[in-house]
Amino acid sequence: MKKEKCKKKQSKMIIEPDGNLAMNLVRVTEAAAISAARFMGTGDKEGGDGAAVDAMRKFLKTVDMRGVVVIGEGEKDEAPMLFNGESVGTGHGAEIDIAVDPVEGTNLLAQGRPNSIAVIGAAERGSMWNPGNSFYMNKLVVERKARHVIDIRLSPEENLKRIAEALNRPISDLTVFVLQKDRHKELVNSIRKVGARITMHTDGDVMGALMAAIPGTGVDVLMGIGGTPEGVIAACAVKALNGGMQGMRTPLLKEEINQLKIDKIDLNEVLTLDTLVNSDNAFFAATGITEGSFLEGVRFDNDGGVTTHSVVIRSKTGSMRYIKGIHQLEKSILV
Ligand code: VTB
Repeated sequence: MKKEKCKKKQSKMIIEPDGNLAMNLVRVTEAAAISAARFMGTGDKEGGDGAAVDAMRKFLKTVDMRGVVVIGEGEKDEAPMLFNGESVGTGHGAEIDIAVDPVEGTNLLAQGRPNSIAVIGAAERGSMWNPGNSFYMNKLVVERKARHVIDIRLSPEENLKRIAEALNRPISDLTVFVLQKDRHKELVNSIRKVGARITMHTDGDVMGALMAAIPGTGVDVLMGIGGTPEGVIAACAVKALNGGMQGMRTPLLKEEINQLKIDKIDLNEVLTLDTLVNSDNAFFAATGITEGSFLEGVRFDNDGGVTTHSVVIRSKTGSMRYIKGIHQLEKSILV
């Protein structure tokens, strides 16, 4: 009996990810951001993404974990690296689901616009939602104080009223992050109708979700349709921050609509935060590539120095760290 107990304890010790994981993952996002940053404004989306993928993979190899990429660069055939199902890490340590976006906002980077980031979410093995054939979802994200009042099945107007009440602020003080897309015309009208403020961004709703989940960033709510992979990555952050998030599959592409019909997927299913990441042991790390209002971008300094700004969040302890990294490229395994 005693032996049994001891065995159980031991295996638990091995399986549970520890605090170092998040701190190590930030090295991975820093490396990806530094490599991608050279492509700022070049118009070369693929170049920036490729450089970030290479760097991420190189650094992931040094992280003690038995990681599997659940949200990656796509299927094996089209993505040579960080493909869905790929094993990452040293092969020692905790079993982890990994969600990566080496460059979240490749357009932003290629055009030199603000808020592109390198980002990783991690959680216990088997806990991350696999979007399958679903590429787009509607998203609603708020900070912890408003997490119990949101209901994505209700109108944006009703949600904003509830959120304002929960935060004890007039609706006119709320700022909603919305992707600037034709599909959001109606959403924008609804938000304007109740008098909330809007901040529009062409891309990058992981950053929008992150800002919405952290009080005091200047963004109070994220609303609208974005990618499902980005939804899972954002969910790691929201989970770690104890914020609120709900989603709903909203297929936009013809093949996507057909396939979900064939798969008999219920489009009315509410994807709760627990559906998206079913673990209380979630981690999130992001590093700014281009300048942003929340994370500063990569700066190339004198004498080969590079400065990065990152955020690292861990759900178990609720800790959030802002990390300023000063790197000497000549000593890095990046070169
Ligand atoms: C979304 C959003 C991302 O791409 O996935 C968007 O979540 C895709 O929407 O942040 P469109 O296909 O309509 O552009 C991003 O903006 C990443 O660039």
